Amino acid sequence: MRLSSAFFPTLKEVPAEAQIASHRLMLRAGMIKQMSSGIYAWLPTGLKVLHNISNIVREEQNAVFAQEVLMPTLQSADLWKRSGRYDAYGPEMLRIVDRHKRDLLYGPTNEEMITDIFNQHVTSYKSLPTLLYQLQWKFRDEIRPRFGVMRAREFFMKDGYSFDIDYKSAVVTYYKMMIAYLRTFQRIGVQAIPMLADTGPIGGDLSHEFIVLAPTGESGIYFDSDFTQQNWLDQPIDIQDTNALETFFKRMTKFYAATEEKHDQEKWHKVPQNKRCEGRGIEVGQIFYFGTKYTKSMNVSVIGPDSNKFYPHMGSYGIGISRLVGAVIESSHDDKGIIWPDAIAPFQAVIINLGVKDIKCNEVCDQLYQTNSNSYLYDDRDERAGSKFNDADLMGHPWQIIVGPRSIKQGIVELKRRKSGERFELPIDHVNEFIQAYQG
Ligand code: 5CA
Repeated sequence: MRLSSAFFPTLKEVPAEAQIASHRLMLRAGMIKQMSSGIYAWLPTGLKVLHNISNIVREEQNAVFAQEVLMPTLQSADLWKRSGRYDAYGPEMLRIVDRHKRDLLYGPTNEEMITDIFNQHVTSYKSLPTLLYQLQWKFRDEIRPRFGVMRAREFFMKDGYSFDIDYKSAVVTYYKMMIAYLRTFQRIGVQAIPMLADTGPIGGDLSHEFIVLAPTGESGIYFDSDFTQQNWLDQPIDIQDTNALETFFKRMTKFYAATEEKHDQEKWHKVPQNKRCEGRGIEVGQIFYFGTKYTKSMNVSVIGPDSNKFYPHMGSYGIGISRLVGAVIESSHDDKGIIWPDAIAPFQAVIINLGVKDIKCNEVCDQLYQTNSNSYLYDDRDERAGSKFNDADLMGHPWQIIVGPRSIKQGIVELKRRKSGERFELPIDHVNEFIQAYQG
């Protein structure tokens, strides 16, 4: 993409309404635009990041044999009346009446709908476990939407749902999902700690929230600092091996980690004092086991091996994809702007042309750009160097390829790594190779 002809509406001014860094930077970098309270349009770079995160989430869900579906955003109220949640959910649910006076709602979550789909198609225990997920917009009429995409009213979520034969098999699915989540967050480039959590309106008695540490986070948290010293994924884990999954889960949950709702003073005081970390964090995902809560209330059963009907055990598994965009920025920025982790950056590099009137500079930039036009952004604008550098730092591209008339005479371009600020001087032909091979 050439910057001169592209739509990247960066702002010079700091927007007054934004209280936290990620919100400020998303507005300044032109990633989002607020359309009404808690409702955002996603502009080109914002959408690219949303897609990059979505792709990683998909790959890791598919790797644990979850299958993708897509359910509608609008749901019939009748479904929710069957589970009893239509009245229980309260004013956060956006209720709509259609022209035939039928009650609808904009889905805040999809346990009822997926249970209904399951009911239409699955009749026997032989089809279990069933594990389905979707990436879809949700709406919760939050009383106080704030912090941009962090607490929005309309937001993008990965929601997954599982159906198992019994408790034992359902917790194995829960463990699998725990691994899928750890892998997902690691690939995205953010540290998210699973913490024992309250289940809220989803229900059930086993739940973990995945928390990104950040002083601006809305969740109060308590954890043993040793948790963060482990490299949990350094050994490959066979997700088909139930014993390995169980051992992993036990090893992990030995370390104290809980949100304030589940905080237990007695257990906390068993953690050595110098290892007790108290603080705040952003909840980027949550997983639940809630047994037969929905299958029972909606009377959804299947035939078991003994020919008797039983209610399958369920879990649900959410990742706040749009919230993650903010959470990544919250944990990866400096006073100049965003620092994108390579895996989700909207562009891998920006080519900064410092001599747009110099034939040789243009030639070199064109050559670099043409071989990477999908992953490189080309700043070909006739602007001051300072303003180009500022925009590059603000937008947070992992690499800046600086092409100036002087160095080009020696066949050299300069590379800057956004994260560390390191600079490298390289012959033009080595640039792409160097970026691809770089570790760090
Ligand atoms: N049905 C379950 C899991 S599929 C569920 O809805 N879980 S949840 O309520 O915990 O939401 C999943 C994730 O969505 C949360 O962990 C959070 O990251 C994100 N989320 C929830 N509310 C909002 C909101 N108002 N704005 C942005 N993200 C949100």
